[in-house]
Order: sequence, then structure tokens, then C-alpha cells
Amino acid sequence: MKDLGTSCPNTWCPGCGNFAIMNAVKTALNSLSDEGLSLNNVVLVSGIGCNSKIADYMNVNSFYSLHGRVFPPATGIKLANPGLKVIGHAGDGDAYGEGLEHLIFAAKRNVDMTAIIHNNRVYGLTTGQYTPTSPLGYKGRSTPFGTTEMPLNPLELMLVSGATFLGRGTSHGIDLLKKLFKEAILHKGFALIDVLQVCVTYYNMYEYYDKRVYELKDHNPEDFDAAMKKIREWDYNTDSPIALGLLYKKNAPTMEERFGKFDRENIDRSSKIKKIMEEAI
Ligand SMILES: Cc1ncc(C[n+]2csc(CCOP(=O)(O)OP(=O)(O)O)c2C)c(N)n1
Ligand code: SF4
Ligand SMILES: [Mg+2]
Repeated sequence: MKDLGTSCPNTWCPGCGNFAIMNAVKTALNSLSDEGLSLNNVVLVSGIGCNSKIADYMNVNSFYSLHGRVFPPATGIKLANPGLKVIGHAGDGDAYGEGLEHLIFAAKRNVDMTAIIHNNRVYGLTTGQYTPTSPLGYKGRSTPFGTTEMPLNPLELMLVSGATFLGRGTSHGIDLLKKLFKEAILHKGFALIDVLQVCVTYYNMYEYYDKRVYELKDHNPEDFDAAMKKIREWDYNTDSPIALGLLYKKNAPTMEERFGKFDRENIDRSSKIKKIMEEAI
């Protein structure tokens, strides 16, 4: 396996779930490289947060963007060179909070890219404030008496926004992550994996998840209603079972394909206009 590491010192806390996510991405990329994918054609885009340091730690082309702004540059990169495999890494604060509108539009447009969300359900880098996926009553730096808001179910929002591949894993289940990441990178369209990543320092949920997660079996990911039912089974707040695996998958035209079609139509139209003008002259 190619190491894909860099000489940059790693500052993640020992035991942080980000290590498992990075190892799973490396394994997925190595496996795709063995099957013929040129790693020169991979671009990793990250935001700002503990998770986003992955851009420093992985030896692939990368673009370190701003907090909440992973998906606009990722979309630009894909449009400029549709031959690239673009992978966006974002935190829950980044993707589901400050950058939520960008995420919705990337899903709505079905941009052909992979979004890996390191959902530790806290702002890790800024020391444990609550995020859109923290449960009701979560006590952190900014909410010493507990939050008073219900969390967002990001997968429900992504499903109705138009995402064409949705999966969920945990940082304690690296084998499933490797599989989901590889499938997501191969998927044509907007693929999002919500990774329940444990932040050992500000929100250690290893035991909580280990007691509740199960891997999907006999689930048809092409059935929208079945996917919605599984996604709603756990609302990021209650103590219900938490389904992991591929929740939804659909084939649909991507943004780049639609752009290509319009480009061709415009070229056809402008050459027709040119011909009419020449004839008129
Ligand atoms: C535009 C902007 N807003 C806010 C911040 C401050 N900030 C940096 S990281 C961060 C939170 C990161 O949380 P998350 O996205 O969940 O990533 P994690 O650290 O948990 O991996 C915030 C609020 C910033 N750097 N830039
Ligand atoms: S603060 Fe949390 S998310 Fe950040 S490196 Fe430490 S354990 Fe990981
Ligand atoms: Mg976070």
C-alpha cells in the first residue's frame, strides 16, 4: 500500500476518530489505484477544523479552503476539469452549519464528487461548542446548561435535496468506511458519507455508538421511501438503533453532463446565427 502520508506533524489527539477516516480514505484510494485510477487525478478539498488538517497529512493534490466553503471550490475544480476525482472533507460544523447552503446546492446540482463529513457533533478545533447535529441538552463551552435546540438530521436533508448516494459509517468501523468510500468515489454524482466520528476530547461517543449501530441488510438503496424510513429511524437525538451502510443510490445526470449539453447547444445555436448573418450579408 502506498503510504500517501506527508512529513507534516500530526496534531490530532491520540484516539481521535479522524485517524480511522484518513486510513480508510488511503485504503480506498490505493485500491482504486490498483484498479487503474491515476492518483494524479485525485483532488482533496478541505475546510477549516480538526478534520480539515487531512489536507496536510495526505500526499495527494489538495486545496485547503475556508470554514464552510468546501463545496464551492470543489464544484469549481470539477467543472474546470471534469476528469478529476474530487473528494471534499468537511466537519459537521463546516458542512451542516456555516456551509449548509453550499452543501444543499452541491446535492441539488448532483455535482460528481464525494463528500466525507467528519460528524463528531461538536466544533472540535474551537474546543467543543455545539453544532447542528449535537443532541438536545448537549453541554459544551457555549452551552454550559445544555442546548435548547433539536438536532438536524443531515441525511434526511440531503435525500430531499437531490443527493444521489448516501451512506453512513462510524470511526469505529473502518472496514465499512473503506467500502463506502470506494463505492462513493466510483459513484457518478453527488455522494455523501456521514461518518459518526468520535471526538475523544470533547464528545466521546464510542460506547454510545457501539451499543446502537447495526449494518443494513436486505435494504434496497434504490427505494427512496425505504431510504427515508431508515434515515428517519434515528434522528440524531433519540436512543434508537442507528443504521450504517449504503442508505440510498440513484443514477441521474450530473451537473457537468448537463453543462456539456448546454455548451453544445449554445455552440450549435451560435454557429446557426453566424450562418444566417453571413447569408443576410
Ligand atoms: C468563516 C469562519 N467562521 C468561523 C471560524 C472559526 N472556526 C474554525 S474551525 C471551527 C469549527 C470547526 O468545527 P467542525 O467543522 O465541526 O470541525 P471539527 O473541528 O469538529 O473537525 C470554527 C467555528 C473560521 N475559522 N472561519
Ligand atoms: S479535539 Fe476532537 S476532533 Fe479535534 S483532534 Fe482532538 S479528538 Fe479529534
Ligand atoms: Mg465537528
